Amino acid sequence: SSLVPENHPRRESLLLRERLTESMREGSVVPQGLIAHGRGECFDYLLGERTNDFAMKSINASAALLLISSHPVISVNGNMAALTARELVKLSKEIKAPLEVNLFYRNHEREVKIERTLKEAGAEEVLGVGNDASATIPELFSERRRVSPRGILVADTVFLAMEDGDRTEALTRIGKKVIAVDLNPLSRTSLKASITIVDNVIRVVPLLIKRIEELKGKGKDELVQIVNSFDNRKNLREALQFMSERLNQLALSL
Ligand code: PTJ
Repeated sequence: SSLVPENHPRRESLLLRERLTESMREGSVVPQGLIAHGRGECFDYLLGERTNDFAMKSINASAALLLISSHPVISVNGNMAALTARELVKLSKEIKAPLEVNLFYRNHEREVKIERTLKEAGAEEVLGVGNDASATIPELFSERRRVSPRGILVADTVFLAMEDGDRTEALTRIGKKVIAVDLNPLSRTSLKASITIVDNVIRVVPLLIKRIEELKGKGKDELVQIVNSFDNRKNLREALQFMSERLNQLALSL
């Protein structure tokens, strides 16, 4: 039971912290994941804790890209599993994309715990656990280089969040499209991804599922057109300009 009062103005945010600390005690989230979350909270504050226009544009392009991909894969780390397992499973079913456990701080115990969380949330199969993570991404030295030969190794598009910049770079270098959810528009992941969604992964996944459902009936040409007209640099610029203007307005309102 939670010690957070029902009427606390920051209740939602505090409950998320509880969920993450609980997952850390249970062993699926690493302590570093709490630091990463705190950095995310700060950027979310600057965004007004809402999904802004530039994020909707990225979500739209991501939905189209996932629909035209022949082998999309959803990469899951400890924080993602703790925050949004149920929605990730729904996304996986919606686009028939496998879920693959991929960890920066990999160990077998964590792999199994995250697999269990995803299965409890309705997943039938989870890749990247134990011997399944038998392939490697060249030139990558963290434990994130280990991938499933049925998943990320053969994927054309990888959906990920709270990711390390090195791997995003390595994945794009070997020709994969990367859709990254990252609250920090200045992170290396944000700069290296094919499509960056500058928003909280908690808000993004349900919106992405909804957009995929809406675009499902569209022809391939139209979807390709949506993807091709998306400019990631321009979108990141909009995100930074939004933050800067918002801070300016807040300063003037004091
Ligand atoms: O579970 P593991 O072993 O794979 O480890 C996961 C962590 C998160 C510890 C690891 O990937 C890591 O150290 O990540 P970084 O380099 O701290 O990057 C995390 C990025 O995600 C930062 O830019 C944060 O701003 C951002 N972020 C944090 N929380 C959210 C987020 N982005 C979207 N939604 C969030 N809720």
